[in-house]
Amino acid sequence: MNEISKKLSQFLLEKNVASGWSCVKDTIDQGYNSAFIYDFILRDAMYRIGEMWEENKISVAHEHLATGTCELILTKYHLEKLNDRYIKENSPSPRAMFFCVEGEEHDLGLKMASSLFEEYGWDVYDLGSNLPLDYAEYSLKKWQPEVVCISVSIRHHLPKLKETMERLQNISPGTTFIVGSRLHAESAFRSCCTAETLIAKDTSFLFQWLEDYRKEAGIINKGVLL
Ligand code: B12
Repeated sequence: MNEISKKLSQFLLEKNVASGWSCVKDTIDQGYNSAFIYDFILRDAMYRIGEMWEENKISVAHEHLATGTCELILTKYHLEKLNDRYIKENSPSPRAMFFCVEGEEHDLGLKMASSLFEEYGWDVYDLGSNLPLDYAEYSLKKWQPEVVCISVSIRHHLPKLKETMERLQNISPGTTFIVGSRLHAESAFRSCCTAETLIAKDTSFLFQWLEDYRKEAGIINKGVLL
């Protein structure tokens, strides 16, 4: 873990949004892109919070406080990106839908993914954490997104992920499904996905996918921020 991320985890625990933001700002000023900031600054700071909690160095209340502070910084980062550089287009943008599997409350990874899509000018429908599967199905039929992004963090939600993939891929076989998770390397996780499912280890994977999509679709200058 890098030093900036370590410092950030301390600021998150102190509810110090201003200093936490300056960690992110310094990284932006050094020329790093959004995927780096998400994976190696914000995510790693939260992983460190998790380790401290496991080692009984902090309480659950601290963990909640740190999460709230991280969410504020994430939102600020997202809005700055959009304010600074979002390019409005008249032509319709491709649509992507996001949710965490039913029961899953860990949604920071999902928020990072949806922000990245928005940076690339996509029409984003972020349905957040713990979306009941019936509503995921309903939303897929209603909005017919080109891409569906799903997040799962907890092992005992894997059976729900499997059911989700079976039901949604059956309804819409032409849709691209991207599933991101801290469990990405585990065979129990991989067995919930089909051969067509894209497994995202992190937002750097997504960044590359979005770049490739943009090139293939020939959508040059379509809200690209990086
Ligand atoms: C913060 C936190 C919480 C917060 C979550 C708040 C929130 N709004 O997200 C709160 C306090 C609510 C919480 C609750 C619980 N938590 Co918790 N939590 C954490 C902690 C410390 C950090 C999670 C986090 O935000 N990480 C940062 C994000 C950005 O990382 P990420 O999700 O991995 O995402 C990255 C990649 O995986 C990927 N990615 C993820 N999703 C997606 C999606 C797409 C589309 C893409 C492209 C990429 C992508 O890209 C991201 C960026 O690199 C972790 C520790 C850890 N090591 O993860 C424990 C952890 C995940 N929690 C754990 C547990 C056990 C729980 C509880 C059961 C505790 C309890 N007894 O109540 C509950 C369960 C709640 C529920 N039903 O889901 C365990 C899970 C173990 C397991 N069994 O799998 C962990 C690992 C802690 C531990 N070491 O035991 N938790």
